[in-house]
Amino acid sequence: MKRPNILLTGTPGVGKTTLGKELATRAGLTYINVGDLAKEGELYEGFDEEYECPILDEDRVIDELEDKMSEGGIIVDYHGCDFFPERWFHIVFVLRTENSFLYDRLESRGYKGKKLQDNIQCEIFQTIYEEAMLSYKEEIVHQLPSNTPEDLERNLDQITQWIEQWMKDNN
Ligand code: DAT
Repeated sequence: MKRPNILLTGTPGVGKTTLGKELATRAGLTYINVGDLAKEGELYEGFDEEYECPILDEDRVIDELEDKMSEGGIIVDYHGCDFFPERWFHIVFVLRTENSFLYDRLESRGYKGKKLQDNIQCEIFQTIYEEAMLSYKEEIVHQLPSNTPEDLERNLDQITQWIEQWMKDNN
């Protein structure tokens, strides 16, 4: 049975993990958090002093995921999207959150100062949406509002329906 690969992307704090895990449970797909994968495998190539975070070794991340992706049925969660092979994904969702909500979420995650401001700006300038539009065919890139629990529920319903339809069309 063929199953689709889905990319969930967007600024940190928009709700990718929350949506991805629940979607995986409901649709019987596998959820992969690229940040966690990198941490577990130490897939880093240095340290960014300005942002105080390790720098992802993108090539090793791709090598690590390649076999799983070719099997299908994977939900990938990451706050960037331009280094994955375009052929991996059947659909790309960019989650979007209004500033006031995002600010509160990032603050309660312990973000402050420059890191907090930069992430809010990333969302204001729709950086990840533009990155997605440049990296994938425009017709497979969709923005999803992710402000409230109602948004989450609607997104889950819509994506679950899309997966069912995709499986009908491709099997
Ligand atoms: P991300 O994986 O994009 O960094 P997350 O899933 O960890 O984001 O969510 C960040 C916080 O926001 C977390 O406390 C859960 C909450 N959240 C996620 N989606 C939400 C939604 N649609 N409505 C309200 N809160 C949400």
